Formats: sequence, C-alpha cells, structure tokens
Amino acid sequence: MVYKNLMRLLSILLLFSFNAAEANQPIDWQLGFQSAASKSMKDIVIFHDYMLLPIITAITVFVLFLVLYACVKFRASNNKVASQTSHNTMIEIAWTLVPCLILIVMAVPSFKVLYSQDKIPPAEVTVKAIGYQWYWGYEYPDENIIFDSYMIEEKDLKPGQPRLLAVDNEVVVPVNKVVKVLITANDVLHAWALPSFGVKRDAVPGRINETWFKADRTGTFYGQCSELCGIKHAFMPITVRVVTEEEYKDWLLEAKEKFAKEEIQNELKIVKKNIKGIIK
Ligand SMILES: [Cu+2]
Repeated sequence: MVYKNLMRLLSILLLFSFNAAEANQPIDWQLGFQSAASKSMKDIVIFHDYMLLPIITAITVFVLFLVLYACVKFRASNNKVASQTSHNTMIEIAWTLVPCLILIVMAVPSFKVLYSQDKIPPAEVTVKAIGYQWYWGYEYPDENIIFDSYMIEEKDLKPGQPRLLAVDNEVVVPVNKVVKVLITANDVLHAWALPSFGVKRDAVPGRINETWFKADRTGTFYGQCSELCGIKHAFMPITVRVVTEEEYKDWLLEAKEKFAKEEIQNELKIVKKNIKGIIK
C-alpha cells in the first residue's frame, strides 16, 4: 500500500516536472523551473538538478535515518540506565568538517554560473527597462524607440493570453543575439525578472543595473516584477517575444514609427506648452 502510494506520488511529481519543461510561463501545480531558453538558465538548471538536489536529498535521507535510528536504539524501554556520554571528539570534528567540504564543493560551480551571468558579452541589442508603479517602460536607446508596457486586464484578454502575464506592448528581441538589459526605476524598487532566461535584477531609482540574455529559441516568454513595490506589484508583468532576425527587422520598422522617442517628446513639449498657456 505504502509502495503504491509512493509510486503514485512519484508519477505525479514527474508529470509536473515534464509539464513545467514545456512552458514559457508558470503553470498550475508546477514544481521545478520553467523551461530554459538561454545558456544561463540551462546552467542554473544543471547546477540545481545534478548538484543541489542530490546533496539535499542525501542529507535529508541521512538525517532521517539518524533520527529513526536514535529513536529505536536509544528508546527508554531498552535503556533502563541512561548513557552518560557527552563528548566524542572524532564525531565533533567530522560534523564540522563534512558540511564545510560540502559547501566548498558547491561553491565552485556556483561561482562559475554566477560570474558567467555577470560578464556581459558585446551586446547586439540593448533594451532599457524602467520600473514604474505599476508598469514597465521600455526604451531601445540605439533605435529611438520608447514605449510603456501595461498588463492586459482580465476582461480584455484574447484567447491564448495568460492572465496576469500578458501585456499590451511586448518587448521584442531577435533570437540567438546577445541582448543587454539596462534596468532602473523611477519611483520605488522593482525587479526585472524572466525565469526562462535566468534573469533577475533589481530596478533601483537613480541607478542603472545591467544584465543580459541570449534567447536560443523563438516564442513568447513571461516574467513578473520580483520586488515588492506596492499595492499593484502583482500587476506589472513582463512579456518578451523572441522572434527571428527578419521578424525583428520588420518590427523595428513598425516600432520606430509607432514608438518614436523624439516625436513623443515633441508631443509632450506641445502639451506642456498648451497647459502653460491655459494656466496663464
Ligand atoms: Cu514592481
């Protein structure tokens, strides 16, 4: 009976992890990571699956064994006279050194992954993300493009658009190109995070953080603000659409007209002038 239940639990767990591997967004009852779409994320998944998970499992099983062993071996009914042992130098050295060694073994690949994320290769596309309460603003500094990206309300969702994750204006980037993301905020702390790319950076007012990713497949990827930033923190999602080189060029042509930075700034100036005129 116990064996049957255990197998059932295992199969459910496996099912969840396969499901998660298919999606570029969180799914119901998900366990584990979202599917990796960049080398950084693949490194993180390998580090987690083949190093952290086995170590955690081994430690948990070992401690469980010790607890059970102590419960049975040293139970009161079997030990009428309690043992007076209070020290064992060998054991004390071992339980200090072994965890140290485990930490050192873990640290080496961990730093490797960390530094590979930190070192930004020459960027082919640069995107600036600015966190606002409660939406993201984007700029393509080299392309004279600027736009805001708001979450789509539940009642306005089209089929296929995930609730709380889809936005009106998506970030569009080409596949297999190094994208540098400059991240800042205009009011409070936010964080730009996209699980499939293994990217998460704080957006700090008055400071520009940077990160990068190189998406290795096309698709629409979803992330969320990951720093508690106020009442609508949960409603400022991030959507990145990874497209082919040609599609990206087409989008650029379109976006340069639709989101032209100078035009928007000129319009703002006109509005400001008009307001001043009205006030006068
Ligand atoms: Cu936020």
